[in-house]
Amino acid sequence: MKDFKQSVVYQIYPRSFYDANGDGIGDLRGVIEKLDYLKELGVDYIWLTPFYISPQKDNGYDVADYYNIDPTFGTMDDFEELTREAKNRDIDLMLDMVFNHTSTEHQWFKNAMQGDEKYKNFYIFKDGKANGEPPTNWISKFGGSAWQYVEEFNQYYLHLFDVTQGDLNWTNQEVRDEIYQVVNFWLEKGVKGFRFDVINLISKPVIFEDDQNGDGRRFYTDGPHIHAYLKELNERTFGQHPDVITVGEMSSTSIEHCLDYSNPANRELSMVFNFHHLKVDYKNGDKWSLMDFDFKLLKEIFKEWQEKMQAGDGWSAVFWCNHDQPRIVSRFGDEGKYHAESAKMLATSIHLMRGTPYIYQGEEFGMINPGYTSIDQYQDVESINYYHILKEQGVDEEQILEILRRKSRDNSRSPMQWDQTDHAGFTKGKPWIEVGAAYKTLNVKNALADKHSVFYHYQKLIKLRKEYPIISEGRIEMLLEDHPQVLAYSRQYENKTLIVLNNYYQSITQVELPENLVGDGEILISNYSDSPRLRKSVTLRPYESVAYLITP
Ligand code: TEU
Ligand code: CA
Repeated sequence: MKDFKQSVVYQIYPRSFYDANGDGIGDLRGVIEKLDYLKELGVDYIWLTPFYISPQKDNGYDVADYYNIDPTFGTMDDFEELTREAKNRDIDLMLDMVFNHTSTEHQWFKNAMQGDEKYKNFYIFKDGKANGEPPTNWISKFGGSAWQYVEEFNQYYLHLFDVTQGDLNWTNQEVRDEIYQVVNFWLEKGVKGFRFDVINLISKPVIFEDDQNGDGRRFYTDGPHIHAYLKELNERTFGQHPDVITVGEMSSTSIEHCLDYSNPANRELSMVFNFHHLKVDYKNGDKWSLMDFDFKLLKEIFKEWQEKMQAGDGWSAVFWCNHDQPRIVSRFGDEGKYHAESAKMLATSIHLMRGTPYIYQGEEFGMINPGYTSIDQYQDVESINYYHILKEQGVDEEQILEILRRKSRDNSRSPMQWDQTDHAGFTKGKPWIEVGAAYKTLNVKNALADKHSVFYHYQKLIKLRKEYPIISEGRIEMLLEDHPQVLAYSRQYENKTLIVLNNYYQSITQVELPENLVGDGEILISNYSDSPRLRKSVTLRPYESVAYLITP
């Protein structure tokens, strides 16, 4: 049985990974063809984002049928073959389960719209205010009101995301029973992991009221019955399978809740994603603004989450990238001269922390943002909505495009760059979204050919996790809190100590280590061939990152 603390998860966004049949959209057969590559990297699980039947308004996060594969991605036979072929390489599948909402094309929603009371009660329909306004002033995560008016009923339904994604009513036991059936269906197919989409938003408040100082999230985030629902989900589904791992995507959450979600004694989930560390470049919490990242804040957040999750016996998924986030090298690293150094430094920072690392496709060779320059190149519903919202606010076109160039979710959704041929070898047809500008140099083929590439650094980090229990089990303590450009921490396990130093900037810097941490450290991994020995005072070059193991 795999230990999730020793495991590494690789996230695949099938639509952008590899297109096996030339229609321009990545598919499950494309994943099968690339399994040897993932084996070479050394990952334990593949998390596949949704491939179920869907109108694809939100690229599959709008599910119309949880039991079948969207023909865009292939067939159930393809899925079963993928499961077997992955297993042959000791890789297991983690599926993405979207249960906060369904597509409005789902049969349940269609029945509701026919006026069928049973199914109306699957969703959240409410009367508007007496003055004709929506039930509350809550804002959708994709912009605009979170309520959609339905004339036939003179009522509104709640959609925290797109208008085509109706929120499910989890207080209804029938809804919960249906959901458990879905999870059990996929468990029977041999799935060994689940990622639950925005799972901390499923428990809505008892009273629906206006938010006088916010967008409504404080009323439905980590809501009143959330822990009871997760315990029931666990008990009725994956909890019966001790070898299955789970991760919950927690939007705007707190440490206290994350401890409850992931402390094993609670029997909820194996681990949690939170996003606080990825908002350090949001000006006043606003994603659609431009600001350099606040390194001091990043360090504070890591310190708080790492140390408190440890103290309360919780467990985190540690990550920089996913299909909703811009590329990390473009964001906190250097796309130019120090591309490789910064990509490796960022990888080490995360992989040697306490938690289970997740790698998003392309991250393992340092993919950067695609650099789109025209609104026509964007496909993402959120990006297009915000383009219009910013326009209405009077922001000028150039500025909007610059914001999208840095913030859009499409930054991570451009095709995986396999080689230097047309469309980066992603498809023989016309890709559904344009390939990134850097593909001729930045691609898998080049990464595999250079033994000093970012790829082999990730490969080594994965290998080290399996050889050194200090990485999966060690106690963490953040160090050098006041250092303006170095993220540093120690891990302790049995009588060993691991010291990890990461310079986040181009300028050379010096660190002074406490006497008790200086020893005859062996360098486990670094991003320069001649990193300094462990001394009381260590000088780090641009983006230098080094991990020392001290064995008394
Ligand atoms: O995302 C949840 C979510 O709220 C954010 O990641 C969001 O996309 C972003 O922060 C807005 O700025 C999950 C999925 O990962 C995402 O792809 C889906 O669109 C969303 O849920 C709805 O299912
Ligand atoms: Ca295809």
